[in-house]
Amino acid sequence: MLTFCSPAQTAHAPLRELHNGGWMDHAETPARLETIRAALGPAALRAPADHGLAPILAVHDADYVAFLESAHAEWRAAGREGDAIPYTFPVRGRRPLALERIDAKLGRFSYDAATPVAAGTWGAAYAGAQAALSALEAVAGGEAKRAFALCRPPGHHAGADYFGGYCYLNNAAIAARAAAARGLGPVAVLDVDYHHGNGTQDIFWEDGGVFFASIHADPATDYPYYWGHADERGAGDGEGATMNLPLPRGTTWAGYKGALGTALEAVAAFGARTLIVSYGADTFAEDPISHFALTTDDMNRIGAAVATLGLPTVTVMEGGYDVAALGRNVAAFLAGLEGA
Ligand code: OKP
Ligand code: ZN
Repeated sequence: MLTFCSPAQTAHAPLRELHNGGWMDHAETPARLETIRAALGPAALRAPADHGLAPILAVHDADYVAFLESAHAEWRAAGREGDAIPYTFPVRGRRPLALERIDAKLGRFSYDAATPVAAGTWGAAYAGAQAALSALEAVAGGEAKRAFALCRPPGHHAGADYFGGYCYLNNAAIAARAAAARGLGPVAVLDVDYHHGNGTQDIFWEDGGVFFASIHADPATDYPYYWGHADERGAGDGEGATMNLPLPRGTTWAGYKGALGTALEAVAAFGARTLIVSYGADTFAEDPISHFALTTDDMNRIGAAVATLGLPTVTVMEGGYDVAALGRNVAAFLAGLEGA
């Protein structure tokens, strides 16, 4: 499958993250991208074109983007070493303030302490967003019916003005908005990462032109906890255009396929003409930070099921942390999507 990926995306390499009260090696590594690239081979791999900041600013607030661009430099200017990590957060309802100190800004624009801003973060996130936009462009221009954006860092936890969950720019949302702006709507985003795509949900919460469907681990037991419950359905113009299908830990294909069928039926009923898939391979049984029990063959089945919609489709890479199996899991999903 036509695949977009930039070398700049490996420059994002945070050292460690806060996990269960201690430090662990950051799970979202450059090796993830390398192993996927190796498994897919060089034949259909292409460097993204630069579509500039405008399509990013169609999703993310300008002050948030400006903050992301300069956060690591401000961290260093404050005399700190290593990666910038937030640790103090304004609870909901706090009044807006003109914040000066880097620590205040880090907390203002994030919601967890497991998502460091490293020296190469902005460049990698920007390049990943360009990969998503280039994949959309290939599909929109009719060059390919389906394309793959090998994004890294992932994006689906990032909201209009916040980072978190290893995500900084919401690649799927950026592609979805660009598709809508190009007159390719209605657009649907199908999120099959293990974790709920809270950023994407928030971005399109009141947008009736973009349907968001997510199959994920029940937020009662799993990150991101505060979003992804079955009764979250959107609001205002977007009421009914959000669908959440939480599943219990231990879910196998037997439990997964029904939810996938429900989501696909809803995408079709919405009348979507363009599909963006947020694909995470962290539903795999051996994933070190996740708790579903899907196999590599199941990844192929997910791809094949999505293909039955027959829609122009951009797949955007999200999570998946079993690096040893990641390449073959992504390849299996894309092969299913291609009808192989
Ligand atoms: C990103 B994606 C803190 C754990 C935080 C963050 C998981 C982010 C997953 N103890 N875990 O959806 O694969
Ligand atoms: Zn995930």
